[in-house]
Amino acid sequence: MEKILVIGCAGQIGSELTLELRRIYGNSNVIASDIKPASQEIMEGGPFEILDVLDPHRLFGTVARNKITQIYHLAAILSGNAEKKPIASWNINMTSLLNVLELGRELELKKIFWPSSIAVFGPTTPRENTPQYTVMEPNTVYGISKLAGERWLEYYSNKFGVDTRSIRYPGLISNKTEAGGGTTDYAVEIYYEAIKHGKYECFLNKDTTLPMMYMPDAIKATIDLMEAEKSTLSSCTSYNIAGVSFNPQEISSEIKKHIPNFSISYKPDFRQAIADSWPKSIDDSLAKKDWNHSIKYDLANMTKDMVDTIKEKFTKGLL
Ligand code: NAD
Ligand code: AKB
Repeated sequence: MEKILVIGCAGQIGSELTLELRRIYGNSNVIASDIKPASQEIMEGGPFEILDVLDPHRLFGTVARNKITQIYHLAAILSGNAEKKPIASWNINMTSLLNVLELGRELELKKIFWPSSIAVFGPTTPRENTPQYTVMEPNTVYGISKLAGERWLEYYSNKFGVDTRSIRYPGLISNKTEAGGGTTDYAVEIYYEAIKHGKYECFLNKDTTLPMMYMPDAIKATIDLMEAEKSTLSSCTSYNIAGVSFNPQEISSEIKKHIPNFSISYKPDFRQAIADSWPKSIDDSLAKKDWNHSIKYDLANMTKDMVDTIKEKFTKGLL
């Protein structure tokens, strides 16, 4: 019987991953936690705790008391926000991971999931079809913390036998929870602004192509990786996964098919430099080979689903 702890359940990924894990493993077997309250659905649908992952004693207590076997550690400060508070963000991103890995070692947890990001790559990385193994010289606080995190996963796996699993998520697009302060957030905001106001001012240039993925594909990939046989996995650091690559002009044209009067303008800010240092597209052949990674959504069917879902919320007065 698995007992799962989700850390950061109130965030963009946690708010959907927690519900899917509860569907699979049973509500009472998935303990949701965050430093702040989560959605009503999460807090009332199963166990929920306010937990600061930076407090190793509270974390130990929660894990031991609930006889946790797996942790999904999602708490982090994302790329845009991390540039505003570099040292505090480094501390949160790294201390939290080390607290979780230490617990994994001490309590011999079965598996730990921790997400990495396309931010591990930098301006010297090949930007088209970025390989799994390549030059990695990130120049953002967030990217440096993700690269260091990947190294720590490998260290705990090799040295202490902790089963660490990770994905380098591209920018994730979803319609349940706001995006958490990243560089790819424009691709979420644009849908809300299109439906609410019919226009959007984009903080990236029109031709900034980045790798992205719709949340249902990311949730499926995460659970597929966690459920894969250990013997099939050749990476204990982090897998590249590819979704769909597009730029602001392309997503805007797709939105116009549903909202013909939609207009976009461009006012790049500090996040442009971050985006310019990231890949445009990702080679995920290792994830396909090791655990059969696949996706369902491209730009067209993702946009249709985003527009329909957000329009419905808007019509019901939920936005
Ligand atoms: P998010 O910012 O939406 O959510 C993070 C959650 O962690 C928040 O609910 C926050 O309250 C919580 N948190 C912060 N500090 C905490 C602490 N000290 N203790 C407990 N909880 C704390 O982020 P997200 O988009 O859901 O991302 C989750 C993970 O996935 C992060 O590691 C992020 O780097 C990674 N990732 C996300 C994306 C993306 O596009 N969303 C892409 C690549 C990687
Ligand atoms: C961000 O933009 O910071 C995240 C990511 C790609 O890691 N969405």
